[in-house]
Amino acid sequence: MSQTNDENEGEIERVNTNVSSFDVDKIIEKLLSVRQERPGTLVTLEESHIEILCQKSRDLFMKQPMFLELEPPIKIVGDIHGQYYDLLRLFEYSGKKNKKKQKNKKKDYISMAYLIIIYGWHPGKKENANYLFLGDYVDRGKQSIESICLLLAYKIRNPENFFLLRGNHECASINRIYGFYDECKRRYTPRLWKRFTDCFNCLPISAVVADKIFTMFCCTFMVERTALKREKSKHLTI
Ligand SMILES: [Mn+2]
Repeated sequence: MSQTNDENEGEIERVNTNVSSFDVDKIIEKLLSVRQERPGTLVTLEESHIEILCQKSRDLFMKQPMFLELEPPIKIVGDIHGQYYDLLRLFEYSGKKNKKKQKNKKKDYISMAYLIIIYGWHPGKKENANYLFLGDYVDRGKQSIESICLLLAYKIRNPENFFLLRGNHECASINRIYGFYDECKRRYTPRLWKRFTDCFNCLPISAVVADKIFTMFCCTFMVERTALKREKSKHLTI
C-alpha cells in the first residue's frame, strides 16, 4: 500500500491530558450550542482540546475490551458520516422518546423542547439511554470533526454508557481519501488527522448485546488489520 508522509504509521507522542483549560462538559456545551442554528454552522474547538479528546478516549478504548459485552436497554445507531446536524437531531429525538410514553406527539414534542431548553439534554446520563454506535462517524459529510468530537466527548464523560465501534471509515487508508483528511487539513492541521488515526486504531470492533445480538461493522475485516495488533486482542473471540 502506498502511503504519504502524513499517513506513515509509527508512534505519535502522548498528549498531556492534565491541562486546566480542558473541560469535557464545556466542550460538549460548545458542540451542542449550535442546535438551534442553521444546519452547516461550524463549531471550532481548540486544536489542543481535540487532541486531548483523542488521547483520553484512546486511553479508554485501550482499557475496555475490543469485544464488548453490553446490556440492554441500549440504543444502537448506524453511520453518521459527518452529518453533524443529523447526529444532534438523533440525540434529541431519542432523548424525547426516552422521556415518557407519548399519546399526543405534538404536545410531547413541545414539552421535550422545553425540557431541553430548561435542563439541557445529555445522552448517557442516568435518566437517558445507553448508546452503541456501529461506526462510520467521518467522511462524506461536511462536519466529520464536530461529529466525532461530540461522540468522543460523550465517551469520555460516560465511559460505561456510551460505546463506539470501529467502522471501515475509521481507518487511515479510507478517510485519507473520502473527506476526513481534507477537512482536518482545511480546518486544522494534517497532524490532527494523525491524532484521530491513532485514536481510531484503538476502537473496539464488535459488541454483543444481552448475549444475543452480535454487532459489528460489516466491512471492518475487509479493510482493516491494524485492529488486530492491539494489545488486548485476547478479547477477540472470532
Ligand atoms: Mn458507511
